[in-house]
Amino acid sequence: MAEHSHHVHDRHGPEAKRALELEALLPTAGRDREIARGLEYGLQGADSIVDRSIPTFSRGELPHYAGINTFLKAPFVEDVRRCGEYDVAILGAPHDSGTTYRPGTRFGPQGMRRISALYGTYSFEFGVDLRESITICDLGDIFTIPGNIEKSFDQISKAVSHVYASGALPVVLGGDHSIGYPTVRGVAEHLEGNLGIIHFDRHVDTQETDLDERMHTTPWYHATDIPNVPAKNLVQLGIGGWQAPRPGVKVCRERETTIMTVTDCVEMGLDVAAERALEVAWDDAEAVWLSFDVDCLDAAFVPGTGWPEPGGFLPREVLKLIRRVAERGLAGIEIVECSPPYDNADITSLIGTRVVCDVLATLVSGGLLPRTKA
Ligand SMILES: [Mn+2]
Repeated sequence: MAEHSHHVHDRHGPEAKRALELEALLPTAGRDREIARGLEYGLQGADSIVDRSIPTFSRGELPHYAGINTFLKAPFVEDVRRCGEYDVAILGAPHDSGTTYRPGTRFGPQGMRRISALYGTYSFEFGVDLRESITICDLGDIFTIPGNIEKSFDQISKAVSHVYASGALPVVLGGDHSIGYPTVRGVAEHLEGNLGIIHFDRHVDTQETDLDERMHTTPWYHATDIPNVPAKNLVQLGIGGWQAPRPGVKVCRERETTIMTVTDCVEMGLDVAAERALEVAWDDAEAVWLSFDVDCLDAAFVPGTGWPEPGGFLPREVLKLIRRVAERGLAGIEIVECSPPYDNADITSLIGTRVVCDVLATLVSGGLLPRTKA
């Protein structure tokens, strides 16, 4: 540190200065292992290749356009019984039978995986290199049943329950927002205490039924019916616009969920808003689940979603909020309502991927990952 830090002059911005200093502290052992494995499995590169770290077959991060698209090119773990060997497990929930307008979120997991190949494992501002600090696996997707919401819910709960019980942090790539109920159900059954929910969305998602079924407008009605998932621990950020159905609003009022609009969050200040969200979600709770609907962002930033709504958060606002609410730890996260068939230039998948990466970096920065093994 000392020998590097004197190269970091004081004319940098404070965040940039800190970032430059932090990078000097990061190891490269994970990268070195990846290169060695690549040369062994992928064969040494052709004689004309000057950089002798390049294999013949792409193995690992480079080139970003090559390879098999698991999330962040994490290893695909076919035997899901082994997910507990990793700090983080990515799993797709390709379920869009709960959509009430635009479908297509069954392709959300693949959309996010595909664009995640654009990312390295290092973030400048965080000063974190995920490859050097934690292990991530990609379990592939849950076998959902198209056209049968309830059977899909049972599959999703069983999958999330399995991952949570293994000790790996579940990162669920949706899927429409109806999966919020079965994901929470899969975690809550392992807790003696209460599970709080931090919910980013333009929509309340608290109706009992919609179009006669438990659609993507209904997850929190059913989740907060679970005895240890009380509505008093549900905080809803970004709600507003012309798509918050009155039956759902009535339920929010009756069950006393906590709602903060985009204007509330921005005008009270993002740090204050995040602090209030944490107070509500963690009030006498054992753990907190993060449910991130990409449509909490302004429609301009998320064309590939089921119910786009103007007036939402800006990306930098949402990323700051995410960082603050993840600081106290999470039982797991889900990214929902990313519909690649309606997306432009992968931008909706990109923000979903970014939220996952920023949450993981926050947990690493705060010492909450890697998990300590008993
Ligand atoms: Mn929504």
